[in-house]
Amino acid sequence: MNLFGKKSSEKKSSEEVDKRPDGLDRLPAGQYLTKKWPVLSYERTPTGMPSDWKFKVTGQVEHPFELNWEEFLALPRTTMTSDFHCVTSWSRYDNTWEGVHIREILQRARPLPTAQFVLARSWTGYTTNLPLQKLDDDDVMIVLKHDGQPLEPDHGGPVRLLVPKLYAYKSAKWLDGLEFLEKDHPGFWEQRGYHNRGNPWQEERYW
Ligand SMILES: Nc1nc2c(c(=O)[nH]1)N[C@H]1C(S)=C(S)[C@@H](COP(=O)(O)O)O[C@H]1N2
Ligand SMILES: [Mo]
Repeated sequence: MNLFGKKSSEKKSSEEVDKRPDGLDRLPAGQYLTKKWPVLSYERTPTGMPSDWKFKVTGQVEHPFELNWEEFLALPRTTMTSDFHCVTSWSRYDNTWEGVHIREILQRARPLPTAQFVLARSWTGYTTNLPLQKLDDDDVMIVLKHDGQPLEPDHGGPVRLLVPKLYAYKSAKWLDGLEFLEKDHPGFWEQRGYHNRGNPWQEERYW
């Protein structure tokens, strides 16, 4: 027992974990923790997906493809827990996400060597860009559920991107496509002052 009545061997609760496996601080500099999940959208929450919604994989890939909603829902699912960091300074720990792992998409698409960047698109017109190398990561997925519930419309439901290691503006809500590009193409917020890379552990917030 230590002074706080805890055995030093006692397992820390998840919130007490303050380092990531790679040694970086779990809470990036300048962030504060919230238990609530704020909504941050430029556009008004759409009333539903377009009836002709398709998930479109285009650009520098060997195998461009489109999936309708039924086909998208038939893709293999995965569940992962990760933290979410907004550039406006709030972070929310331990979100459990269910959806389609990005590698399910990448395996089907087979990006060409010329594919260096990706532009994620929302059916609302929102876009966000990132290097393919940042998209092709173990914790990146296309999300359908959050903490066991279907993703709420305000949070991008029924389908959004999730890139936990970058500020959340890279996690496009109301997703309808990924375009693989040779050259970088700044997305919606990246053209309007948000940092092009958006790494929270480098505090790449604004330009
Ligand atoms: N389509 C769309 N996606 C978006 C945004 C947006 O305005 N439109 N905002 C981004 C920003 S800045 C953040 S912090 C997160 C917020 O996700 P949340 O509203 O589910 O918390 O969504 C990102 N994805
Ligand atoms: Mo954000």
